[in-house]
Amino acid sequence: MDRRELVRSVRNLATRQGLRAARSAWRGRRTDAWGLPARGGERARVPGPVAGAEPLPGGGVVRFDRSELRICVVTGGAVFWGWDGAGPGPSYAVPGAPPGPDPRAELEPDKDGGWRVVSERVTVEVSRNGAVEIRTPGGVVLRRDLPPRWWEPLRGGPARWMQRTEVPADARFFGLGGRASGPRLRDGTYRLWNTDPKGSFGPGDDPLYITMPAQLVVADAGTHLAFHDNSWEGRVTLREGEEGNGSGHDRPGTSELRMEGGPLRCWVIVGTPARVLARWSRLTGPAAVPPSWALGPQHARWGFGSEEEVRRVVAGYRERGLPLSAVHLDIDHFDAHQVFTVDRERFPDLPGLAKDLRADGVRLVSIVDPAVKADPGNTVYAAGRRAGAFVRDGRGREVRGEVWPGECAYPDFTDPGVRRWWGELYGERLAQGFSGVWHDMNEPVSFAPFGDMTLPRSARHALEGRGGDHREAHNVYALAMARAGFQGLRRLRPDERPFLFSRSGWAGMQRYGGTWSGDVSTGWPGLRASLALALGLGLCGVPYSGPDVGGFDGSPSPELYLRWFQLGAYLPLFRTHAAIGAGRREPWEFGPAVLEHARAALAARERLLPYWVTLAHLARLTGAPYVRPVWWSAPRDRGLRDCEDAFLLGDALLVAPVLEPGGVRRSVRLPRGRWYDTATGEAYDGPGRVTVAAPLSRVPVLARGGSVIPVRGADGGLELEVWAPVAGRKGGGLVVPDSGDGWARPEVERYTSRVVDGRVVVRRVRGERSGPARRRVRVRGLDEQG
Ligand code: NBV
Repeated sequence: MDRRELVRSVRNLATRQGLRAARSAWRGRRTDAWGLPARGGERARVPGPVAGAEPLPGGGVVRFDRSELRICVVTGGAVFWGWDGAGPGPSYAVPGAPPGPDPRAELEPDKDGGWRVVSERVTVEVSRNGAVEIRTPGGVVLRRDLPPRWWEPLRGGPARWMQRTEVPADARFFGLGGRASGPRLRDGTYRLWNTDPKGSFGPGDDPLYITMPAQLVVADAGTHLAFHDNSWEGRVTLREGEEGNGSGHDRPGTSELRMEGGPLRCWVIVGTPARVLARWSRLTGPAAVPPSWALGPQHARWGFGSEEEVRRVVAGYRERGLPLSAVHLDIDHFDAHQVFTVDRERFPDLPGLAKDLRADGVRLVSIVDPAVKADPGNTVYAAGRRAGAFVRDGRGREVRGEVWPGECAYPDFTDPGVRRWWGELYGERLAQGFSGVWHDMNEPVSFAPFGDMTLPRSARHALEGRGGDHREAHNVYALAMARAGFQGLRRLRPDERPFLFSRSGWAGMQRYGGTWSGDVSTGWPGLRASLALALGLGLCGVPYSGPDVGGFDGSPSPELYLRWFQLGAYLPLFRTHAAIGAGRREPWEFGPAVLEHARAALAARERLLPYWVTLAHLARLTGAPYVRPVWWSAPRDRGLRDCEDAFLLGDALLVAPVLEPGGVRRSVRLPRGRWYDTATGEAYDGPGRVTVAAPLSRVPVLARGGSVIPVRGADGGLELEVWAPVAGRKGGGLVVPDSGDGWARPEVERYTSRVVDGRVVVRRVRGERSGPARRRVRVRGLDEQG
């Protein structure tokens, strides 16, 4: 079947499928009408006046007339608080036991009739009516959570709740998962409900595939992260504050969180951005380190259509001398779109294809959708049914949805037994020769012409044995699927780190892998959204992600494609991908000039691979995302805080992508210190704005003076590129050499750089001592020394 035929057949399917989707949506409604009766009358409640308190390790319990608040400062300095008896567990975000209480933190009465917990890094102040303030040790307020309000259904059932929070007038909000309009989250309402936006999305579309109630608040007074550990549906309304310009009449920023149910509990972490992310990753788990090949350039397409076409595309890369480390096969390689099958007519010998590609250094990655065609002839379905693996409704009937293969059943990944069963199925993918997996449609999606495209809210889930329904399980469905896939791959191939990335997810998903933009629309706004997503997710602890380079739908202009390619080359997941009917995304499809510029971007990526490997390991060890907003080390610089069109790659590089048509120069806001344009060697001193050349051949990349960057030398070996520090100042950097794709403990090398007698001296530091670098060093930027 050629491409056109394929497109046509999908369109036909779409109409037949449209009818089935409508039927399935009605069915879902009926299920909910039966399973979730109307809430009826509600009673509102607030905590009421304080009534007493009981000290406990790390804090204690403050009692109010109509509720109680538990507070605990844990070792490392994070604060936990929970109302109505809520504790830190069970939690999908914070697995295992959370850190223990900090024994030095004590609950004591304050002079206004409230209570406070004083600890080394933070003070928690509880007012008489239940407002909770988080203050710096110096007493500056970072966050004031006003007394919450609950609405309890008179007939029983989950209470809805609302809490308003005030933050300093100058504060900026970030996070909440992947938000296309970010990274700075402007005034508006952001929904917490993982959603396939129905077709491609742009900056105005919200919510998207990954939502999470984790917000990072950056203000002059300090940075903090607040995570409301609750997977239910909710919405956050943000309003930035206004400063009274010295009049003393600041209007604080506000964040109002409304949840449809679930516990009211929160973790607050205070500190520099680096410390906040470090503790956040300690709490939610360290990020999986992708195998090194997953840091190289990758190519995907929905609708390769056949083995020959895959070979042809890979040969295209090889013939042109372009590096390629992986090819991703989409649902069109399945037999009738059914997961864990192969269309043997068009892909007669996948293991053979995988082997041939592998000989050329190219891996195969497979899409995996959660929905299983509900057909007794489908062996996965038959086995799942026998195992009782699929989600059921309140009456015990299997919940069916409509997805690519037709009517489908959904594994309940919140059941540990189902996760184990599902994980074993990845053996089939490994046997086909795949080296990694790409989880899609796991919000989870069931096509519907109206309402939410997902399972009925009354659908039952195991929730680790506690039991509950889709209102609670929806947002963690993909996280639990990622856990199943990751652990399955680890069991099946224990010597290799799994490569997994997932469209949907929740707080903690980094433990199992990364994510990607999803169906970002082809256009300049989509290019901007690509960067917003990667930065926002990184600040939520999910460091490995990247866009569909070129956009998911349509055909980008050569210029747009090139600028997207150049941005993608500096994001962790660097992958070209497009929809079945969309134009091509191979670098040679846009004319000879674009090909040459793309070649340069690929070469730059290849040269920086040792740096990428270092950043991947450091993300695991320190929680710092590979790509960071430019305010990362200077959150008090308000100009940087509002800068959304550039980013830091690790500590050493500042990347200023071109996000507008026609741009050949651009203005860049520099953090403090010396910065070198890596293309021209020109030196600039920050803070401040500079204008740098951004010809079509490259995007500006600046290196921080003093930085030590591991790069791939001409002979393929690791060498240190060192950018001269300012005379009298010390620079340095960390290097984590590639220790293979297994589980070997990485070794972290630490280097310092200094200018001595007009020469740059690089030394390796081991404990208290330092010695020669013992690696090849290439010094840059010395001529520009003043
Ligand atoms: O599997 C087909 C696509 C995939 O190419 C894309 O990357 C996913 O985000 N998938 C969505 C399902 C269909 C979307 C219209």
